Amino acid sequence: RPAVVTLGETMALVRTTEIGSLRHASELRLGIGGAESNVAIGLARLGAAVSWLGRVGDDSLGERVAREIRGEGIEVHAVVDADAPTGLMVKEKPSVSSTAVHYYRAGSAGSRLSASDLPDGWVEDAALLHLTGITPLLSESARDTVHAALDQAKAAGVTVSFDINYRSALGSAAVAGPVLREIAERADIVFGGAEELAILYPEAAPEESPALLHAAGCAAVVVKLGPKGAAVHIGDRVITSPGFVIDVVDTVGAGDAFVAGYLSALLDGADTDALLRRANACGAMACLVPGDWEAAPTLRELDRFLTGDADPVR
Ligand code: KDG
Repeated sequence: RPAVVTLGETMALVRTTEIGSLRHASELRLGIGGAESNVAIGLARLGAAVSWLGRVGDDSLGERVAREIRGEGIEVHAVVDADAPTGLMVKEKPSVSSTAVHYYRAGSAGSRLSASDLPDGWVEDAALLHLTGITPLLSESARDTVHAALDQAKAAGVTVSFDINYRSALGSAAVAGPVLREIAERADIVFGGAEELAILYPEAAPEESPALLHAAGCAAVVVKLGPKGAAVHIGDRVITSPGFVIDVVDTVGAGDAFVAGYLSALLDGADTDALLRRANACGAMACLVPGDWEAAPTLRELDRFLTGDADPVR
């Protein structure tokens, strides 16, 4: 039985293999990516039993999405939608230090997620439901699905984690803010960068967001600080943990790996310092490789990273 359930859109992902504009790229690599499945994979690699749910098109890319996630040992509920294609994400590296992402996902199968796609008991039987702010901005039916899953989790006492994951391509801050806030206020754990947290309460000073979320009933607010590490606000307490010094290749997916690290340590019953340390390490490790989730560590890889053991394995 899965300990963690998560739902959202996973797209086919093509990325250039050279530095420079897509305009001149001659080669593309094919893979998959989606914030929630990235977290699911990160958790599965660290030993958690995970289930992912989403819609895919009746096409080869949809088969690729389902097969790839399943191949990571995750239980997959891929609802095949014959009326829309699997969404696509294109990644290029215009310069050594930058990455640009382009979406071809409007009207995609993944965006047509429906509350009727939720299997009976799927949420209720889990320990944790993980959601992101991407799904509710895909469509009205996807938003309804998020709230239906939340209702089920709340009724059954399932812990809810929510990564704000604001994507400006899916809606302006003015439109997205209230949508994301409504979900964040129903979650037990909220993850976000300082700017994302500020979007929830545009009328308040940015640093007040954690306290406002606490007042709404959210127990823990985890602020991702990128290379600077992270801070978690629990009531009046703020616990911080520094980031790791690394040579960054690609930051896309780092936030998802961070969340996976945090949640896996939480499921393992670790203390707050250990949660943040594992989260920061997983986030850092995800930046070492171009893919969105490929560098998510196993427990053994994580241990090697944390003990700083750089000697080659023989
Ligand atoms: O968090 C990484 C994601 O951005 C990526 O894998 C794709 O879900 C995605 C999105 O919508 O941006």
